[in-house]
Amino acid sequence: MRLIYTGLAVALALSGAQTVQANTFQKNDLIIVAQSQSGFQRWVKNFRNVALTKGISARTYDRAFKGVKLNTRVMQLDRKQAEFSRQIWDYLDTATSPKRVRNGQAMLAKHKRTLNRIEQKYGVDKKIVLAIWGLESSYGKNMGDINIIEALATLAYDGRREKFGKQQLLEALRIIQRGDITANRMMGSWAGAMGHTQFIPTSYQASAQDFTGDGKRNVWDPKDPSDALASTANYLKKAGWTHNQPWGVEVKLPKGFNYGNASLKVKATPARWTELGVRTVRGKKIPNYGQGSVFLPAGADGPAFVVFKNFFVIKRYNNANSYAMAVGHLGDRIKGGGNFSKEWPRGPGALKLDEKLEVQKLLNRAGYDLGEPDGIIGPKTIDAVSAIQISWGKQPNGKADQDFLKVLRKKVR
Ligand SMILES: [Ca+2]
Repeated sequence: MRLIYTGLAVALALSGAQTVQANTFQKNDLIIVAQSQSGFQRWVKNFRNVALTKGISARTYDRAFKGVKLNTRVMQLDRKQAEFSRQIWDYLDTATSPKRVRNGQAMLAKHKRTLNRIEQKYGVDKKIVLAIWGLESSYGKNMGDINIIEALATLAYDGRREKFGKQQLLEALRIIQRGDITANRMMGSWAGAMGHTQFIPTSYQASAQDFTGDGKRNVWDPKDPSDALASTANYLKKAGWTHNQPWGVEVKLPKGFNYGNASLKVKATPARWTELGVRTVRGKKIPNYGQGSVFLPAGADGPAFVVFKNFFVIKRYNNANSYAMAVGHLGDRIKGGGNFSKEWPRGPGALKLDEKLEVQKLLNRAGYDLGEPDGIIGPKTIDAVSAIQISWGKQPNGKADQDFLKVLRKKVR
């Protein structure tokens, strides 16, 4: 099964743990960009009239756009995102890596009091708020360093996301005008996601909270994530989160199970699933957390789950099943839960996370500059695999698998 991110989901997913390597622009692109800068400045001037009719003051607009240029990096990332596809287990390997779990536990200890107060106020389990924080920005480490006004104006001007860009840009200007943040400190990711938990401006406007009580909804504060975490809890509360209920439980399906019923569209009571022979991995009845669906993220050969309402609530944050699973599972792991009892059907030769990290470490040592190993076998790693295979006088296949790792271990010491 291939996992392909589309639309905004990818913007949010990529803004956090994952990064996409941007290629350098070709010559032709540079000429186009040079021509576009003047077109962009004209667009900024024209959009000013629109903004003014929507309640943005001239002062807010002019200050926010001071020094803003067409951002070619945003254009590159926008064009690139659809190419990024990964297997569910590869995604979960990095999304719920031991390091992310450990960091989550450290953050739980550090912010325990705030997290408890947030859980009490919004009725959203702190482990889920933590998990979203961990996935969206690695607990505040990667909040994005792109000027949001520049990113959104670029998307609006570039045409591929004109409507989205304009709508978000207007909301971003309203946020600045309200005084939550100054334009030059309103940083985020290329598609407009901002702060610790990567809200786009419309979501921010709908859900952001001033938990610290200073009058500003500061979801960017690197030292104090409490406004951001409260905002996330508030978002989930409004989406219908049920306190103290899991996202799902891993289950065993009986022999002869009708796989036509394994669909997120098929919902039934736990009693009904139990009647159909579905059991927890410990052989118990399906606990009563309301209606649920049988979910097989990797088909019949992988782990099986019954997912409940909270699973669908997480999807309101980012509409991808893999994301909802990652958030739910990371939260469980932070609270000391174990791995799934059934292995993913990785197929022969596939690498596990520690082996993928080893491949990247050895490639770095061999002089291929991959940066800090992250276990994500993306375009840059694949290129390096091919390059080193060529240097070995081999036909390159770009495949980081067990065979490759075996050779790599021998050649690089
Ligand atoms: Ca505040």
